[in-house]
Amino acid sequence: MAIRSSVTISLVPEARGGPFIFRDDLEDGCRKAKALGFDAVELFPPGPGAVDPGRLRALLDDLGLKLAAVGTGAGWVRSRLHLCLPDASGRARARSFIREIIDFAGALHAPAIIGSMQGRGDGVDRATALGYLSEALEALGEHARTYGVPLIYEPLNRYETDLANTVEAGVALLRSLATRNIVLLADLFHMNIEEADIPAAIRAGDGRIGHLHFVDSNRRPVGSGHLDYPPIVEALRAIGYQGFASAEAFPYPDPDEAARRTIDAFRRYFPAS
Ligand code: LER
Ligand code: MN
Repeated sequence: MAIRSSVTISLVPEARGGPFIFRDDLEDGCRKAKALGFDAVELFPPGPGAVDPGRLRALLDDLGLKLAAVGTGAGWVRSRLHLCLPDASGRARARSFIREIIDFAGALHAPAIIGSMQGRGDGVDRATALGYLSEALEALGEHARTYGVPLIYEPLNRYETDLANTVEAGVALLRSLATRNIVLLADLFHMNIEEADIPAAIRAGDGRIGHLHFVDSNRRPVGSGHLDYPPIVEALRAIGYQGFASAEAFPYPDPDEAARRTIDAFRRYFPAS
């Protein structure tokens, strides 16, 4: 298997300013992704019931597209839920939101991503927050396993979480868990802020990197910032990375051009794919 291309589609009105290439129209986003030659789409739905799984399956099958992953961040963006809230009922609601996204994605054989929903140590100390996060990851990782898919955990930059900011911290967190069904998401935008050396961090990922947000330093499409891709691609090859390179980027200068720039860069950097 080779590294495959993917592009994000957000259906969350509150996230219109966010790092998503296509937005609001699922069918239009999928058709554009296919026309440009992407292998897959990554979906950011408003909630677990927002998209009919049968309709999505039919649309993807019809176009010959894969579903790379489904994001859970709408629980944070729309309802301010996360896994480390001080009150137990808020944490429980966050956990069920993610669990239901796992059910939605799992039925389509795709993994769910925990990014913003991990939360931060606001209102509780960091050790307590890490305890809440670990407990939730154990349960949710095993729940994802019932669908034969991993759960994806994403270290974020320091302005978005204080729980795990680097691949190394993500590896330490996953190593501390009993579940073996969680992989790491390497988001090159976050890594550009936090890692001393991005290719070295990828190599040190302990074989746990299972998803990639393929984006530039300024969160614009690949080629629109200052990241040096050849050593990053070399590191991905060295670890035998077989997942998706998914464009979670601002729709700069516009969605169609952002998607075109991404697929051009993907073909340049992953020519065998
Ligand atoms: C989500 O994939 C992510 O990268 C976070 O910054 C939340 O938007
Ligand atoms: Mn990301």
